[in-house]
Amino acid sequence: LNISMIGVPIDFGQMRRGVDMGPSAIRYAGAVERLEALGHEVVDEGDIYVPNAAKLEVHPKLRNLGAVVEACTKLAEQVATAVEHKKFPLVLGGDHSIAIGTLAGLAQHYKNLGVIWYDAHADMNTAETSPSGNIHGMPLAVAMELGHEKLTHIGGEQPKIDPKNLVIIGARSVDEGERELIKEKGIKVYSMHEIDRLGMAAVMEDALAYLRSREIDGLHLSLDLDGLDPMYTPGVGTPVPGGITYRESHLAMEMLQESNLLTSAEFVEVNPVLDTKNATANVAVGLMGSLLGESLV
Ligand code: DIR
Ligand code: MN
Ligand code: MN
Ligand code: MN
Repeated sequence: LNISMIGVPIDFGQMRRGVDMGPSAIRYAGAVERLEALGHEVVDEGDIYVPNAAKLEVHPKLRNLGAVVEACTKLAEQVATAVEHKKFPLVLGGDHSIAIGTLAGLAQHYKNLGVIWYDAHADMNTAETSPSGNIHGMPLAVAMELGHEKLTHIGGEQPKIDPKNLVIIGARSVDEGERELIKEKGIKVYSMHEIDRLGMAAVMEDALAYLRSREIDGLHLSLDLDGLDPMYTPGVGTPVPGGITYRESHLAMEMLQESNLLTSAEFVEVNPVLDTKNATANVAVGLMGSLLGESLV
């Protein structure tokens, strides 16, 4: 693959400072070298400029709105350019608000994009339903054209994803408004209950068969490191116990690789300030390896 690595050093989508250092931590854990060793050509494009939130628009229920809009607008352009040049965008967060920009950029090219959302949360709140006012809990709502226009209009006014092309894996902390939206839109969710019950292999087989049946023209993986159990990825801002294991996660990545469907990925919510010796970035880079072709023997 020709990989275009794009860092987004932003921590304004939530309240724990330090996740803006995520891209550095992931690079320091050897992301470029790991992918080059697999034969990929990797161009590290550096970081998207993130403005000072204090100087931009504030909104009572959308924390740091102006800064998130500005960074996501730039990210959307850069992701769209990468896809245009036949490159595989690999986006490094930063908090999960950046997915607003990634999905907006991908939507410029993919008209029936599939999305796998690997996360403890559903990230489907709006200003009205959010218990926190944190935009990192809103990117999927925004991609379905729900929420503030400054967010939904990044990369054009159209919805960026079809809710029927979305699969959520690992959910275990879902807010009331999100629950309603999942029902209303008929979104496919494999919560921890299904992972426990069926096992990750069956969950991934089912998820991939479902996405194939949707005749998607591209597949994006948005991986929030809090999808894993905090025992493996302690360096996240909103850890939720009872998560996906390390091995289950590698298996999921390997099955995604085998599927040959993947066209982009992002790894988010690595917060080195909350971490233990960069363990979370190390897990992220290991998962990238499995996702992009490493095998055990
Ligand atoms: C919660 C937490 N649902 C919120 N969301 C998180 O603030 O909207 N997403 N942590 O990753
Ligand atoms: Mn998330
Ligand atoms: Mn999460
Ligand atoms: Mn609109």
